Amino acid sequence: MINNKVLSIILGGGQGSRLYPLTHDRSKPAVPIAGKYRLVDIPISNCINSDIKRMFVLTQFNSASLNRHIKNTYHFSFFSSAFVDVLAAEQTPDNKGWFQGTADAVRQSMHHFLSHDFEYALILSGDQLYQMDFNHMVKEHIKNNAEISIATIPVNAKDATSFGILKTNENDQITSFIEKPAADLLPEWTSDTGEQMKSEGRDYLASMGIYIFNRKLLVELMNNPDTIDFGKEIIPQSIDTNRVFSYQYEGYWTDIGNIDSFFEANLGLTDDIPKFDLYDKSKRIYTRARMLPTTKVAGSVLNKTVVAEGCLIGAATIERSVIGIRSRIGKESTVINTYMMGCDYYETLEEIENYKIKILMGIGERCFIKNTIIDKNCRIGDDVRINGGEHLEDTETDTYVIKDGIVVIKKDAIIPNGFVI
Ligand code: ADQ
Ligand code: ADP
Repeated sequence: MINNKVLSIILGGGQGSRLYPLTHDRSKPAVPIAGKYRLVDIPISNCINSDIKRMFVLTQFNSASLNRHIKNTYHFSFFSSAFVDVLAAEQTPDNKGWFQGTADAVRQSMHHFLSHDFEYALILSGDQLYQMDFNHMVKEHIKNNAEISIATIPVNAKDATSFGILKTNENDQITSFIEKPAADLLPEWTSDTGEQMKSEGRDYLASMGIYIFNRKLLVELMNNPDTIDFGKEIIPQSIDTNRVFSYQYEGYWTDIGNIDSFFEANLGLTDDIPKFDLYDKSKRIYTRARMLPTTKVAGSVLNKTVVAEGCLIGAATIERSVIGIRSRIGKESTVINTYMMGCDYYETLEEIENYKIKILMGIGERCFIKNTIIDKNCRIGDDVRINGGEHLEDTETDTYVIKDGIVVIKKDAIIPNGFVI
C-alpha cells in the first residue's frame, strides 16, 4: 500500500491578509465555506478519499475554532495510525519568529514529521477547491523515479501571472520554472497543453502548489535556512539539480486565496451542475456532524440557492446564494448573490420574544442584501439595504469591509435597523 508511505502536510496559511476580515479572529483553514464546511476540510477530505490518513495542518496562529473543528470532526479508530494534527507557528529557544513562508513553515515543523515513518511528503495548499485522487500522482512520482513531483494545470494568460509557470520535456520532467512571471515574459513560457486546452486559450502549465517530495531530499533542502518559500526558491533551485516532474491534472481546480475568488467559489455551488461536486459519494467532503434540525421555509421563492441545515427562512426571495447552517432570514427580505455563513448557535425563544429591544442573529425583515458575504453570528436589523457591486469603493468600518465591490459583514457585527450600504 503506497499510501502508507505518504505523510501529508497541509499549508494552512500565512497571515491570511488577502481573506481579511474573514481571518480577523480565526486562522485561514478555519474559514467557513459552502454553508457548512471549513477550508481545511477540502485538503483533508482529498487525503482521506485517497487513503492518506496521516496529516499535519500548518497554520500561522492557533485559533480556537480550527482546533475545535479538527478535534470534533476527525475521529479515527483507536487502532488506526490516522491523525490530523494542527501545528501552529511556535516560539522555541532557537526560533523566535512566525513562519516566514511556506518552506520555512515546513522547516520549523520538520522535527514533528521526522518522528513518523514515511517515504513521500505530500505538501498541499490549504486554500484551493478541488477533488483529486493523490494516489495517481504518487504512482506517477514512483514510476518516474522522481525526487519532486508538482501537480500542474493548464491556465490562460490572464491567470498565468499569478502562478508558478513551468516547461517540461517529452517525459514530463520539468526543465524550467518561473514563479509568477510578468505579463511581458509570458510568450516565452507557452507549452503544448493539448488540443482541448489550447482551444480554451490555456497555453501555460501552472503549478497547483501541490508537491510530492522524497523524504531524503526534503530533509536536505530544509537544512538550508536561507530558503523561505517553495515557489520562490526551493522549486526553481531544484530544477537543475534534481529529478522534478510534472503531474498534469485536468479536473476542476481553483485557488480561493482572496475575497473575490472565495466569493465566486462559494456562489459557483449554486450552478446547475457545479464544477465542485459535493454530491459525488466517492469524492465526499467531510465536516463536523452537527445533528441539526431540518431547514424550515415559509412563503419564499428560492432560486439557484443552496441552504444548509437548521435554517429558519421567511424571506420573500433568495437568488444565487449560499445560506449557511442555523441562518435565520426574516419576512419580505430579498437576498441575491450572497454567501451567508450562518450561526454558531440558536437564540432562545425568550431572547427572540424580546427582539424589539435587541437585533436577532441573522437577517431581519424587509431587507435587501446583494453581493455580500455575511460572516457568522451577524445581526442584521429590519429594513437594511446592502447593495454590493462595483460602484462601491474599497473601504473598512467597524462592522464591514468592501473589497472589489463585495461587502463583507464582519463576524458578530450588528447592523442597525434601516442601515444602508
Ligand atoms: P501562492 O499561493 O501565492 O503560490 P503562497 O502564498 O506561498 O503561494 O501559499 C501557498 C499555500 O501556503 C497557501 O495555502 C497559503 O495559505 C499557505 N501559506 C503561505 N504562507 C504560509 C505560512 N507562513 N505558513 C503556513 N502556510 C502558509 C503557490 C506557489 C505557486 C503556485 C500556486 C498555486 O508558489 O507556484 O502556482 O501556489 O496556487
Ligand atoms: P459549529 O457547529 O459551527 O462547528 P461550534 O460547536 O464550534 O460550531 O460552536 C461555535 C461556537 O459557538 C463555540 O465557541 C461555541 O461554544 C459557541 N456557542 C455555542 N452555543 C452557544 C450559545 N448558546 N451562546 C454563545 N455561544 C455559543
